[in-house]
Amino acid sequence: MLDTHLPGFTPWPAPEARQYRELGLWTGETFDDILRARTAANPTAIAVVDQANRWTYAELDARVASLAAGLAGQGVAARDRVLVQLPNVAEFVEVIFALFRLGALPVFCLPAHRRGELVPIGQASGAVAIITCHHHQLFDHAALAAEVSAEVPAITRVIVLPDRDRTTVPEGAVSLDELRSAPQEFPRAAPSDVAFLQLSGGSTGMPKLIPRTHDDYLFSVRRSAEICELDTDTVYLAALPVAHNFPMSSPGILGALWAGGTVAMAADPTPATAFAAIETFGVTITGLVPPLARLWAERAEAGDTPDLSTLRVLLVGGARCPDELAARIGPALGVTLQQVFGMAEGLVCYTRLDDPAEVIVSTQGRPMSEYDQVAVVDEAGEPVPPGTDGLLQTKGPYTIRGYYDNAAADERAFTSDGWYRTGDVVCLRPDGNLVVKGRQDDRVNRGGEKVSAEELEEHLLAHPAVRDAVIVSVPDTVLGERTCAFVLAADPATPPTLATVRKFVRERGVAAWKLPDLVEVVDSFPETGVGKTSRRALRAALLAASSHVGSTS
Ligand code: OOB
Repeated sequence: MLDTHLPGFTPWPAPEARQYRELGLWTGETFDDILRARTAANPTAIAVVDQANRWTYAELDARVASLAAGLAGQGVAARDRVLVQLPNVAEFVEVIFALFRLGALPVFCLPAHRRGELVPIGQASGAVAIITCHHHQLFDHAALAAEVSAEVPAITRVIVLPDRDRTTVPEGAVSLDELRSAPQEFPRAAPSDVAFLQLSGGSTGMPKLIPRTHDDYLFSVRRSAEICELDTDTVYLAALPVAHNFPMSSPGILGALWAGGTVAMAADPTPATAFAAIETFGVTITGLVPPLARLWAERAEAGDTPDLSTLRVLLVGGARCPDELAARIGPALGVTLQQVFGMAEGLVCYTRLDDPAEVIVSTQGRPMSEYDQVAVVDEAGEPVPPGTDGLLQTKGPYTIRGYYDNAAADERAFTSDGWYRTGDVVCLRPDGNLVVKGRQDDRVNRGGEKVSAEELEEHLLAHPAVRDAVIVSVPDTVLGERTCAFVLAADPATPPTLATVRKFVRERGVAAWKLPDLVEVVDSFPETGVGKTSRRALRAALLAASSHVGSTS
């Protein structure tokens, strides 16, 4: 067993680590231990299902054993980082547990990520391999992986899950199906060491990678499973992209496996696909971002849906769920709504299943652990009076103390005594529940998908017709927020249009959700008292002029 930590990881201070261990919050187990234990306890229970596969725990464990050996045969070793870009398929579970068994670290990428995200993630993580699929939603991920590996010299292996209707993968790539080999034993990973790297929502060009340990993440998974009342009868549907922290662990696929239940994969989260999956797999619980929850509620209210009667709990989070929508969800879908306010850096808050209706509808819940510390402070870091809005800071047994190998980001995001500055504006109610009011920074929350204003501005500034650009969020009834680009034209006679700007940014290789929704060409930017561009004034101008919003498209 390796007894030091991954270089670039900031461990919890020794006294806190000791306390978390003594209290039994950190149990000293690894993800691999959990899979082996659940397999031993109930080998014939169904662990994972998707459209094409149905694996028992024993089958999953056997696949994990042979894939781990296959990956080792490719030279992937303990502590190596491996980019994983897979859609919601059973093999996702197999791949990440094979990496855990080897002691290698998955770096969780989303299917929507493109060259502009994967290259910096590959560089910052020091990854040695990519595991991806061949095609997903008509996009050639194998070609993307080849491009990324060409640009990031350390990435020397491209491992591809073949399409379901083929056996081959492109030249230069290794087929995941052909890797599997005779199981072998690997040294057990250290529970206190990093298990994987997650991505921070709204990362800029220099991605912020989040190192999570077996100890800390398993604690959050276990508490989530308890709070969401999971057991061996649980069937959790991964409807959102499964690599995201919410469907991964709140309570997510890992919660379902922790409880000895079943993970079901939905190819996409639309009502058509997901409702059919709920009926086919007997899904009991799932999680959605608010815009999708609205779509599901509307579809269910319209009637004539598949049988959804097995579904008992719907978690909604990732972005603020409007109270009006929260009140509709339970009656429309015949479920208990559970609001979840979390972040990949750690802290996750839930409303409890037996909370009064008012709490479930109007708050984003309270921390999952009594050992989570939360503080609501002003800009100077001083506590605000109870019941007033302020900035949320947190620390605790599963909130990181630093990003992976990124001192500059740590300087901004953590206080000197280890509190994580979430950037969220919240109100802490006397009953301990939090209400999320907004963000301090310029991150746009587009229905749970985060857009960094700074990152998008940089892309726009590269456009020859753009002299300057400022991104602001604008309220939107469907997504909660949308992205508006205010631009100064390089030549007022030929201002950039929405269509040309979107196409330009897309071709720079970024995820589709980051493209601006609106472009407003203006003559100048309003300034704040200190000469900075005032996003607030731009937002107000946009709202005042909302009758002609979009006219530049
Ligand atoms: C989840 O994780 P991330 O890392 O993509 O984004 C975290 C940020 C939070 O800081 C907050 O700004 C926003 O997303 N957020 C919410 C929210 N849940 C997340 N804002 C308002 N209301 C909510 N319910 O998004 C995430 C991670 C684990 C579980 C659930 C969501």
